[in-house]
Amino acid sequence: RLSDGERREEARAFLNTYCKESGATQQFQQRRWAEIRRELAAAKFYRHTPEELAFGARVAWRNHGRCIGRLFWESLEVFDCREITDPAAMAARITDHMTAALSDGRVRSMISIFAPVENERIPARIESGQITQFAGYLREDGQVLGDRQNVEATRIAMAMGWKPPTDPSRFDLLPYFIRSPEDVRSMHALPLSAYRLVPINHPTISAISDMGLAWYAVPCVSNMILSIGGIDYPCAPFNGFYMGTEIASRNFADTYRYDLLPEVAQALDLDMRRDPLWKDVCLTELNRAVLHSFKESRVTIVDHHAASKQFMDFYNIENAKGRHVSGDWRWLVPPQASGSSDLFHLRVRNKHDVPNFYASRATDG
Ligand code: NRG
Repeated sequence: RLSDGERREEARAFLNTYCKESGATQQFQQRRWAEIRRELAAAKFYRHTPEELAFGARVAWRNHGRCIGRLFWESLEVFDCREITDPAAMAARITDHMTAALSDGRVRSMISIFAPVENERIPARIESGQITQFAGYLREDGQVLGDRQNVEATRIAMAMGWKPPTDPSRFDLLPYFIRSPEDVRSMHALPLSAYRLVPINHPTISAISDMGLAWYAVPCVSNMILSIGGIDYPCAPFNGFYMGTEIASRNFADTYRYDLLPEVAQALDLDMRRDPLWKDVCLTELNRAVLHSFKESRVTIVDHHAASKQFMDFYNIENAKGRHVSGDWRWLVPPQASGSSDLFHLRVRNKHDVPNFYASRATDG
């Protein structure tokens, strides 16, 4: 991805930021730069110290233009897993990560960082977009039971021997996939103790509770590349907690996902022909149900109004520190009540500052 010169430049800029923000002495910085330069010249690679790695991961979060939750970037818990390279051992670490992140409902933001790319050799990495995803079963009539986004992953899992439950549902957890450096794919299932499903109930409308919806507690994004100081970490699964709209307004509502709005309209007995705002009503009630259910199950979640306010706090703090805040407007603005959020009225630009997280392929949501 980077030329030798570019990598050197990124390494130098990163060390600069690291030293500036951690208050290191000039002497320290000079010594460390000499070390990095020597390593780069010899191997086109250098090894981050654990402190650099943790700082780099937090700044990658702070820089990521698509995340509305960046106010909490400093709280990211970083696990240095660079020595864990065998897929089975990686899966064991991921189970521990998911268990600790769930933390019995008080979700903790965490990242596990596995081996970096070295000498263009790509280490084992996770192919699945998230550690927990729901199956999508394509039926003969072309209908899908479950998450349409995961029809292909479901087909692969079944071809590799994964057995769906005897009574398949819309919310069956899929195994995730790891691809080895030799391009061998392995399949891994999370144990029950490492994740939680939240049943979705509406506080007052029983017809919505009766739909039998559910979602998992912890979103753990597992296919993005973490880039720090010219070094790429292609396996660095991270989690935070959910914002309600991610589930209610997108996963449940998008036509290429669960496409539930017509079903909700029926449950609410809305006239889809006469009421031009029927979707708005469904979306609002779905959001109410998701927020209510996570609270009821004591699992961390944030609503989009609170998240927008938190983002504005982040924005102001960063500006006061003289730092530019990058943003991808289309991703930052919540898909619900967008104009009523201060964020909507911001002019943001995405400068893709490094460190950052990059999509390894097209990802949505
Ligand atoms: N929209 C996706 C999740 C993407 C990441 N969202 C977070 N990340 N909240 C979905 O599953 O709905 N995080 O690290 O907390």
